[in-house]
Amino acid sequence: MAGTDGRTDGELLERTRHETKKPELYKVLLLNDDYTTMEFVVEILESVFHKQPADAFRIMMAVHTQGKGLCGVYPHEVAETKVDAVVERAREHGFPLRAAMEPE
Ligand code: TYC
Repeated sequence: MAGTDGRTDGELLERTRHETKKPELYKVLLLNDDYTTMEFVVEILESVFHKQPADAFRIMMAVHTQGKGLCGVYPHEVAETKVDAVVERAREHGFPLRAAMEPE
């Protein structure tokens, strides 16, 4: 036993290492297509990714001209939720808009 609370040194070290581990982060990217309207993409960037209107427009144009664009960087579960939200909202509106995630 290391101290008075029943932990060994090994357990204490393991817990400390675990608690200080940084979460792995993932980029969420929007992908271009020929059918989703620019207005809808801007709306998605404002509502799902909390971008200001000017940033949303800039990112939308980057996706439109370069094929894909960075929307944000998040822990794995948050990134997954954003991708799902994009696809679900797009489907509701009949658009083929897609998003992808990749390790930072
Ligand atoms: N290329 C689309 C158009 O011309 C606009 C668009 C931008 C679509 C970004 C998807 O992620 C996207 N209507």
